[in-house]
Amino acid sequence: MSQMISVSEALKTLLSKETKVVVLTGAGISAESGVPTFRGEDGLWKKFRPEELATFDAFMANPELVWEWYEYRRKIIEEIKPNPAHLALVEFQNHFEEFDLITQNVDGLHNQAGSKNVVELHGNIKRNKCIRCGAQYETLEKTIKGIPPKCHCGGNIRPDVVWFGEMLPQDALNYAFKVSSDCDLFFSVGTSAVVHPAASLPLIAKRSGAYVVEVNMERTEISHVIDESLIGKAGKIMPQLVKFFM
Ligand code: BJW
Ligand code: ZN
Repeated sequence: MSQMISVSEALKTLLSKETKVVVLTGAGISAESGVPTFRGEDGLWKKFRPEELATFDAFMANPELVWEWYEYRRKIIEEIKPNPAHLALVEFQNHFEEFDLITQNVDGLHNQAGSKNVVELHGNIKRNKCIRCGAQYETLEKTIKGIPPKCHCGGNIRPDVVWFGEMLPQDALNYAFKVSSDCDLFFSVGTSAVVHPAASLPLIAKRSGAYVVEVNMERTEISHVIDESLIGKAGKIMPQLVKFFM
């Protein structure tokens, strides 16, 4: 049997159903499903920094390269499934009376696992939109061809995700700020916590009086300001937390 993690008494007490809980997730929660993270040793994009591909300027300069990068990632995502960390968060939602799940991930794995009302801060890789007229494409019809494909208006079609320098979806961001500043317990799971404004959410929660816990393979940018770091794989730790539910 795998070893139980050591959890503080303070956290155990907070795992009761009356506690208002917010969870922020990042690429690390999907790593055990086979989705590469952005940064660090195992980051897939070692050849390119995210700042070099995930920008509008990069898309304009080299639309083929950026489109192919997203196609490659879509193929990975089509073939994988949620892991025990995603599934544990469905149990979180069932257990806590007030619960919000905010994700920076674009892979849709929380929805696939069965989580409801997931707040997607950085969009979703399965959706596309035209850079000229804004038309949304849930799936690309077979008639729409090209790398990148062209909209009926002639504009290039891009993935409906948030690139560096772009605004996050306003409603989602406002909602994330609101619930983060009004929760009792905040989890930051599998994120390096370097990309803003998402990275400010655990700090806002902390400043507003919440108990803030991170779950990560290593310490992060925010470790020194939060209450508890649970070091290890999210797929091991999140299901163990469920066992402490009261
Ligand atoms: C495990 C694990 C396992 C592994 N278990 N753990 C304030 C200060 C400084 C800069 C800024 C600021 N405000 C805004 C900025 C600029 C910029 C920014 O933050 N830059 C910083 C990098 C310095 N932010 C923006 O531009 C944002 N827009 C914005 O602010 O608009 C307002 C504005 C507009 C114009 C001018 C000025 C302001 C937009 C940010 C968009 C980010 N987009 C991306 C790409 C999305 C599409 C796509 O997927 O391609 O989002 S970049 C990439 O990083 C992606 C991720 O969501 C995001 C965060 O990464 P994440 O999830 O943390 O992944 P990793 O890889 O970094 O970390 C994984 C972690 O998991 C690691 O810690 C591992 O240890 C861990 N791990 N396995 C548990 N099994
Ligand atoms: Zn168009």
